[in-house]
Amino acid sequence: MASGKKPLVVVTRKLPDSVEARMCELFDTRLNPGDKPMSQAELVEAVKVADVIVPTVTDQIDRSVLSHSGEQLRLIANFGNGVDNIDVATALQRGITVTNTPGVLTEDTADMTMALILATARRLAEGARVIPEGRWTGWSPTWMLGRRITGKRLGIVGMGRIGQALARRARAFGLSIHYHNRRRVAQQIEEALEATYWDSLDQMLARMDFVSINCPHTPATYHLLSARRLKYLRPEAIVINTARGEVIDEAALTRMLEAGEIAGAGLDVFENAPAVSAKLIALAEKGAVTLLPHMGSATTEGRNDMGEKVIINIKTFIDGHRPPDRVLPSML
Ligand code: 8YV
Repeated sequence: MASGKKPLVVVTRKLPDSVEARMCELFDTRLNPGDKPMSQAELVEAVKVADVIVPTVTDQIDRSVLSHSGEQLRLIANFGNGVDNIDVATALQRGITVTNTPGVLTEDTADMTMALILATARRLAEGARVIPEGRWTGWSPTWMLGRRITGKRLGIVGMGRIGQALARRARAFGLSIHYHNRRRVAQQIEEALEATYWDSLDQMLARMDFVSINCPHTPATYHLLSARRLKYLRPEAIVINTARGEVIDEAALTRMLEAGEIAGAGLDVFENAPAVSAKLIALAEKGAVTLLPHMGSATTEGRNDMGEKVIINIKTFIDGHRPPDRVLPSML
């Protein structure tokens, strides 16, 4: 970046107005007011000219895109926590810094995860359709029965910030907390959450009423809930995913739901998003499955805070400092 010249920041999607306004004050900012996702060809054009690119989950900044990046591209400031949309290893090899937006979407995503647990177990989406569709003929003792939450076991796969925030909420609903994580968390956290650590994911899955995916998607977690592992689940189990679709073998999960081998699923993310399989949609129409369009962090406050983090990361970087939310190889 030539000194004195404002860096060219290319933003791939429409961001909150206040975030865009501040970016335009600070940087030479190229916005996407129409919010149409960029094609791979458009991303290639962007990395050829940008000093900084601000992508989101909908942009694949892969090896082939990065192979076209000009020497001026120094920073990929992701608007989002997960960085599985970016080939971070290739970026780092090319001397490009990568940042993300951790922390500010923890509580919102944990809220939505809890909402999916409640909604799926208590048939919320199915029930909410009855009155608007004019199908309610009156109360009945044996109709619309769901599953009790309190007293059940929740197995959290990935006990990071969001997993812990979910555990705090779930405890208030009377769920007992179990978790599997790459590393056991500190004893004081386990004690505060009264959380039971399972070294073996297989064994944990076999004992849970609810299983929630809260780990990032990395090469190590791709299909962590594989067809083989899903078979350990109990017929009463409900699977929740607000992390990334790729962590579960979605086709295997769908087969088990169709066969009634598990009780339900609440999904905010999908392997081929935004495409969702007709089979999952059919299951949602029947009620066993709750489907949401990747809304986990979708609050006004959250999106403003994410934008603020992006700005801080860019500003500190161009001022010659280490940006606070650098993505390091050890995180992958
Ligand atoms: C974001 C998310 O909205 O931050 C993440 O990892 O999954 C979402 O909540 C999205 O990724 C924005 O890029």
